Amino acid sequence: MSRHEVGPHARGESLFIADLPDPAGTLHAAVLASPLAHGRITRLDTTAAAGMPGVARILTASDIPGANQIGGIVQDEPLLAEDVVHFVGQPVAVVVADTPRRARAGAAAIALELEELPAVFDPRAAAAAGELIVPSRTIACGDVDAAWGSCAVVVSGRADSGGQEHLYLETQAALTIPQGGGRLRILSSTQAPTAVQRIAARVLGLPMNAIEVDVARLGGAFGGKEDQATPWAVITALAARTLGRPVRIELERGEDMRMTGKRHPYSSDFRLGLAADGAILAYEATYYQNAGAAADLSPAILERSLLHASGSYVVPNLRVTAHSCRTNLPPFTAFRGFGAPQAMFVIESAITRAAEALGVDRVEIQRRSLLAAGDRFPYGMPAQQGHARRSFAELEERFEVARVRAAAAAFNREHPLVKRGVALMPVCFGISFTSTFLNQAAALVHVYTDGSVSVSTAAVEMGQGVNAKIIAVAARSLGVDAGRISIETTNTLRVANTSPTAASSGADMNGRAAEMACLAIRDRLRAVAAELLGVAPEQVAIAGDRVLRDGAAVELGWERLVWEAYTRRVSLSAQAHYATPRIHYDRSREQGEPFAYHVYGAAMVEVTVDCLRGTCTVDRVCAVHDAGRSLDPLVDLGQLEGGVVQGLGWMTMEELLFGDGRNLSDTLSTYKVPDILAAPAIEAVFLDDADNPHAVMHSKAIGEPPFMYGIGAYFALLDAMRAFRPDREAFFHAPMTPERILMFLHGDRTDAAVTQLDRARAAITS
Ligand code: LUZ
Ligand code: MOS
Repeated sequence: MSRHEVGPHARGESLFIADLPDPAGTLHAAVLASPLAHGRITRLDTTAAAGMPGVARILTASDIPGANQIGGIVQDEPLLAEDVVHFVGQPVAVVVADTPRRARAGAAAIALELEELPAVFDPRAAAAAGELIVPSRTIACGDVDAAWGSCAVVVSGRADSGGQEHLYLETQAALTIPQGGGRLRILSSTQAPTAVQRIAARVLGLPMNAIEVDVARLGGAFGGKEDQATPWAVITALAARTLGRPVRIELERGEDMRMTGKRHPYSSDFRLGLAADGAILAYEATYYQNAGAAADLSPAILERSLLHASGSYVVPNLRVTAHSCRTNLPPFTAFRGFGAPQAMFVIESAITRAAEALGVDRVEIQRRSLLAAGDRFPYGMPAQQGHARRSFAELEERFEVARVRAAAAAFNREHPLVKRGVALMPVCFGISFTSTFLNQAAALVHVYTDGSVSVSTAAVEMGQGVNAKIIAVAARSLGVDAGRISIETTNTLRVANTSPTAASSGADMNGRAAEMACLAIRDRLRAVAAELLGVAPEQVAIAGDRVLRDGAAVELGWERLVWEAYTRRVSLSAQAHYATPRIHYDRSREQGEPFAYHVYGAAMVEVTVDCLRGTCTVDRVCAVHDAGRSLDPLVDLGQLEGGVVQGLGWMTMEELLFGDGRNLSDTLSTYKVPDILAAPAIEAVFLDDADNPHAVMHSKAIGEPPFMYGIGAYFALLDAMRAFRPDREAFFHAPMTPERILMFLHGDRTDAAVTQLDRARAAITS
């Protein structure tokens, strides 16, 4: 099955919000944003701006009829700043005008004066000052204090990972159209239609049933539209409600990069102890999460970090503490992996330091402690499957890891200035929202009298292929050709109280809901067919658009069956609600079974470093991945490849830089993402005979886990760099940019480095 909508996308027929024609009377909104990271508003004068050509209205906090509050988990974030601004890019006022250009010109004409206040950007400094978003949390198992004494080697260090810009192709966008009678229809590029509905209702002082949110498709999201699509949609709703006219907003790329939150930077300390045989005995870590100026999803992300502290390993004694630190940066938010990549980077750094201390390869330590079936995670849940070990072993065998490592070592002996590096990266990722209540989904299915099928669910299509998977589920459940099935927009009138399409769980949960609704209709149709054929319903099946009796096709086809059911006044519609069973989590004890299941896999990353220039290439990534019984192998492969490349970008070239709280990397000339030339060869295989009783049709979630294979690139680069500078200790500060590579190779200018360089130069000369 080829991916749903590929053709229309390629032909430019799929409409995104910016492509929709203006409804009559449409106005455009632009935002005046804070130029300071922290300041008190001493003057906000909109008089001159209000007189600018085309400007219809300027809205500030005092124009908000309901609550000026968009916070989800913690209500700590105004839609528009009131007295104080907390980050550069924070919306202060909204200008509504007849064109986007005039709206922006109006925003530039607003007189905003600020008294600068002290700002903090470093999460450790924020924590030291007691600036925490929520109380800190600690997860523990075993007795870590007692365990150090029995360790043969104990290492410690610090690991820092940077933020990451989502760079969805479609920037934040929304269009609100008043419907009469005080009702609003909001078209939003959001992963969370219900969040938009709930917050718009709160800000406007309306009941939720006065607001319809409709989402056709997103041009990418990656977590950046889980919480952070909301303010833009609510701004258009506020303006549309105030003016009684349609209002739209589409952020320009630079605005989007400056004003919206990104992946959280983390700064962490670690300590790792190994037994004499190399097994991990004890692990301790402290995470300082840079949350930015408001909570947003930071507490949930912190929780997922804690739950992924031990990565793919069994760690008998562990204690990890996480602090969510308030700083004067844009509120950092959900991003593919949701805190797990940051946590995995820390334990992989610790393993690297231990490998150095022992003089062994990282892989020897990794392999020794991989989770086996039945091993417990620190939160008490047992691993249901042994796929951590299985995928790692299959990776080593199928891709001949030992041979690749030997070849890299041989290459490095012959090449003084160019070094190859290899690293393995196991991934274990828990599937389910860690907030248990979010693990619910619903579907509404109609079969029309011509046999065509309409499916609505809570899932938002953002390019990840969830619609293709739901079509596959519906087609198999009803026994009809996939061509009969249409997936509708995600709409709060058809499917209410939706969880965000997030946590890799969109196809799992909405697929299950769609399956339940389809099976309910199928059972009614089977009863009709049984009556027509004069047999028992159990003897009847529907497959391939035909009715089968005792397994053999009969005259009766799908279309006639549907019509017969209709004329017998049998309902051809069904609604279903799915709630992931069994999961629970006790935050007071940090124990429970928060996940329906885990996704496992392992990857090998091969890199080459030019040790004169400090440049590098990621040459090849091989992965053995557990996709369960894939609903759509092409979609899953696409997600794997995209995740790997995005993970490599985070680890190697995407460097988010702030100066005095201002985003210095707000263009594509200063913020580098991997392009097709930077993408490595990717060879991925899915585990054979993998199944999964905990998701729809034995599939597994795919969206986030492969991102973390990219973490291997950092350690492969260190491997190559240490081949050039075996005298230097590894450092853990991602991304590993060419600047950092160069400083490691040559920056200390020790005798050893100079000698090494001289030897290399001599080699070239000769
Ligand atoms: N969003 C969320 C997520 O609200 N909770 C989660 O656990 C989660 N996990 C991954 C990605 N988004
Ligand atoms: Mo997400 S990081 O919106 O699954």
